[in-house]
Amino acid sequence: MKEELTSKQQIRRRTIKAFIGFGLASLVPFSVWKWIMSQPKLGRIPAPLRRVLEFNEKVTGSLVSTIHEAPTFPKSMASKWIRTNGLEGLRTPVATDYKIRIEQPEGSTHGSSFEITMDDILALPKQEIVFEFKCIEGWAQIQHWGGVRFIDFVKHYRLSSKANADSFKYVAMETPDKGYFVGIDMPSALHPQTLLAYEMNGQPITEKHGAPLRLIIPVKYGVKNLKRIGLIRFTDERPRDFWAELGYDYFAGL
Ligand SMILES: Nc1nc2c(c(=O)[nH]1)N[C@H]1C(S)=C(S)[C@@H](COP(=O)(O)O)O[C@H]1N2
Ligand SMILES: [Mo]
Repeated sequence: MKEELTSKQQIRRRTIKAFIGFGLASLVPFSVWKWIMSQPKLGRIPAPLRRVLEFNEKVTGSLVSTIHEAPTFPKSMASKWIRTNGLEGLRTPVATDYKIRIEQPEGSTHGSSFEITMDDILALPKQEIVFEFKCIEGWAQIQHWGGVRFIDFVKHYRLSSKANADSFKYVAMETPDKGYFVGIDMPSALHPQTLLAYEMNGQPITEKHGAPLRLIIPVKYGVKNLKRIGLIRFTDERPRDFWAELGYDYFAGL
């Protein structure tokens, strides 16, 4: 009974925080607030607030990812020392027989699931980028990465295509142990700056930074830049996302 009370209080506190976050608190009369709080909950958040959140995500999801390119810089401006942040899914050594599993749902035009190796990735055209990597925790660094553009990878394996010539809506990525996982909206994944990266400052990526292959997605915050890719899955359903499940904005767009 006591436990139930505390978790209720926590939910209330979270909800209040979320509410203030929307910047609506000052605009909404108390009676409306009371109505909102009395509404059924969707997850932990009252339905009306959840809908506002989902609406915001829809708007940012459709605009932010496609409109702009992240500014780029000359190589000479790239940091020699790269900050490390977040080791979820990296607690065991990289497997000696490291492979990347590609999964496509029923209805994809070109087959279902298969595995590729780093040699397959290295055989694709290489692209480099120098951009400002931004972590939600408040630090940023100009960094130099190299790899294959995600869109080139998709075209090469003819992935993500459906009979009606549409693309799937999302791509899910996970570490081999599933300890870290992200969902990326397809326009952002196919953005020309998005890389499956295997080099950092012209050298193979080190383990802490996601060896042998990580996602570099300059139009998103650091959280989406998954290190050590074990699985790439195409889907129309919004994939699970490590930090979104802890309350961060799903799209994490810049
Ligand atoms: N596998 C995995 N990838 C991850 C994380 C993590 O904890 N595990 N953290 C993310 C976060 S929050 C950031 S800011 C960047 C940091 O990458 P870096 O350690 O190369 O600077 O990785 C992202 N990718
Ligand atoms: Mo981060």
